Amino acid sequence: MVEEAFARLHEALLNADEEAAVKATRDLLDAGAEPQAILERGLTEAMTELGRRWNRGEAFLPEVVAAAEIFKTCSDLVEPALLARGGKKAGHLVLMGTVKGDLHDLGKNIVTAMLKTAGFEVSDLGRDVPTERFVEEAARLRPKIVGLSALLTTTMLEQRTVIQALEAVGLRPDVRVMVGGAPVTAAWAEEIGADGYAANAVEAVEVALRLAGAAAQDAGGRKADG
Ligand code: B1M
Repeated sequence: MVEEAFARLHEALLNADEEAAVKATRDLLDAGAEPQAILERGLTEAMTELGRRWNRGEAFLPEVVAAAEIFKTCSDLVEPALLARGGKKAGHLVLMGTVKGDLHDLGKNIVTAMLKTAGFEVSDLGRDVPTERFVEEAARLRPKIVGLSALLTTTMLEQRTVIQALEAVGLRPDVRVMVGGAPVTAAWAEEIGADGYAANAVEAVEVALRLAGAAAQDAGGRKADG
């Protein structure tokens, strides 16, 4: 039953069939499927396959736009179940956003939901976020981590711009920067001086926990020094 519903969800997203996708999502939740699996294995895999078809000229922009809307509707249905699985609060704030010029936010939203499940507080600035906004909000909220998502090879350059801007105003020593998004790699993260890179939402939680731990240690060290 669960496998069959996963297959239906996959097909429904590829066919941009909202009714069938919502039904398959509800069936999976009712059958007790892991919310995280519905997001990653169900929705994300289907969207990635749609991207491949788009590349091969077998799918067109309107289908991708429609599928993205359905993706959002279905992930909104899953999110309460995901959050209900959340454990104790990690107590750390993450400032999250998709960088300037980039309208892709489905992956960023999943990462945000997973971080909340892991107990992080997340301030989500949305998509197409100007560098200045990241800097202003980092200065105001003093997050442990700034998360930068980018899905285009052109906009991933903005991740470096944000890091440089945080440096320019002296905030860089106090925040850890995590980067992600389909074209982003560990090598790119290293090149631009990010502190962490995650390929998917599960990894993002692992990396954020590691970075938050390191940030707490640094703060302790500075207190002891000062
Ligand atoms: Co766009 N698009 N798109 N698109 N789109 C891509 C990215 C593309 C690869 C498709 C292709 O090859 N043809 C291509 C980029 C090529 C390139 O840069 N080299 C592309 C293009 C070209 C464009 C437009 C320029 C098309 C046009 O207008 N001609 C345009 C650009 C608009 C803009 O941003 N300015 C555009 C528009 C759109 C839509 C609006 C139609 C829609 C986005 C809707 C939305 O997000 N609300 C869309 C979509 C859906 C896609 C594809 C098909 C799917 C992306 C997606 O949502 N995947 C995509 C193809 C692909 O990626 N293979 C494509 C599902 C999502 C859950 O995965 O975002 O990878 P993802 O997130 C993952 C990980 O990357 C990671 O965890 C997530 C969960 O596992 N992750 C992080 C993400 N952020 C993270 C942050 C972290 C850590 C991990 O820490 C901070």
